[in-house]
Amino acid sequence: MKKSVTVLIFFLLSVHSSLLTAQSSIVKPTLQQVAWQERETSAFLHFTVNTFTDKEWGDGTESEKIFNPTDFNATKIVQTLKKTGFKLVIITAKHHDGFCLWHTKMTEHSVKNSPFKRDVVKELSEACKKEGLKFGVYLSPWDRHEKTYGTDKYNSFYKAQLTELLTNYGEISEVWFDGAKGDNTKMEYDFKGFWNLVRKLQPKAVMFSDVGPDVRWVGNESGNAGETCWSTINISKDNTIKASDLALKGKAIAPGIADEKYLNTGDINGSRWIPAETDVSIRKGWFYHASENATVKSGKELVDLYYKSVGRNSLLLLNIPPNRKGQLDEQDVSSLTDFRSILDETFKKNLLEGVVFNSLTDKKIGTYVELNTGASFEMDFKKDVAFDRFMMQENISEGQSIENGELEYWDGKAWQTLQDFTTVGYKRLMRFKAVTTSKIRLTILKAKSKILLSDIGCYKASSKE
Ligand code: FUL
Repeated sequence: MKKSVTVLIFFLLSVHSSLLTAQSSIVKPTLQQVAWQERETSAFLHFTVNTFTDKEWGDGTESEKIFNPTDFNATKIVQTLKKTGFKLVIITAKHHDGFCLWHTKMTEHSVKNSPFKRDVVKELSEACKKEGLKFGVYLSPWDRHEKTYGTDKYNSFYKAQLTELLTNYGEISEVWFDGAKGDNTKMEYDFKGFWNLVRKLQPKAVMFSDVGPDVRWVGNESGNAGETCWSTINISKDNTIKASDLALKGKAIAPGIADEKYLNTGDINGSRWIPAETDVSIRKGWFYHASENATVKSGKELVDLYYKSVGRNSLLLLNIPPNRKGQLDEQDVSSLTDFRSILDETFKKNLLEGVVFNSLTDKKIGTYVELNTGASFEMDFKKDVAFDRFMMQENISEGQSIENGELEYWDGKAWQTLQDFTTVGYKRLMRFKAVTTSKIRLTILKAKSKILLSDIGCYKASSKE
């Protein structure tokens, strides 16, 4: 039977504002990984020759002449993204077609030879810097234009391109290594070399690929992190997921051929901290196509994806592709505006403020309260309140611990289950039918290590949700 005792005396071993003594076997994130996760929502910009050919994957034969946005304004794009709450912008500096959006010395297949001529990467990086947003680059390893592709020479070519991007455009906070490779099996990417180069040239950047090394793919492009989602996975020394862990004997697991289900939920026994990034497009495709204007997700649909990504210990990387003018389309911007205003309204007032210790409502990961497994943490509002959302965060700078638990409310006579949950990690968001109650209690039933509850909240959702 669960114990239900007074908060101050029994539940809380102590209230901390500094780090605990080290728990050695626990897997922990780097400072960059914590900073990455705290950004919560990042913007993806898919923009290249495909925008003008109406394709999703160019074949590399596109003429540079077709890239000609009539009204590209990096500042305007970045200001819109900033206003709608995005903290980082990633541009497809080069997609699979090989066309480069920067003034590269490595190939003529570049914006420098288009009628547009301007360096898109430069303008966006400068706009981000001016507006205080972080900046990242997507550089597709798969290159359908470059002649050396398929030989080892291509690895040197790719590293030279990476070097240009990492040395000429200020601070790069995220580098995106896409897993798509087509059917050219001859090409063996030197991922180890690519990753070492990023560490050397931009040590503060996080690197995304299907399997990390810093951030992993969530395993789908529909915006859903696993209902259970661990920030840890197992990968072998060469940064591939261990075949044995996936029962795929003999088959190497590398970017492009990783197990989607495994990536979606992570691994409670994983030895490496590589949290899941949820990439999804606001439209059907990754690139702008006028014919897909009817597929733009509404603000409400985007909010749902926020709950299914950020609310499940992931990060939402939302793609908003510029149109042929080089602008974010009006309809997309209107959805983004609705998305952010709904979230702002829902999470404006935390009903637990003043009810629990300040360290639990101060929105700081590093200040937390330690709970005991199996003991119920009771919270007394001292009056009736109505809410339909619950939020919990672990102090992930010390690792991820909570395996499962239960949230209950007092109906005046007895405790009733509001919702059960599994992993928490950076953030767990719960949605349920509104309840009116004077007390709730939280019980962590199973945990891997110490339970360091960082923040907690009860909210009443916006009527627009
Ligand atoms: C995939 C690519 O093939 C898509 O075009 C898009 O860039 C998406 C984010 O990743 O692997």
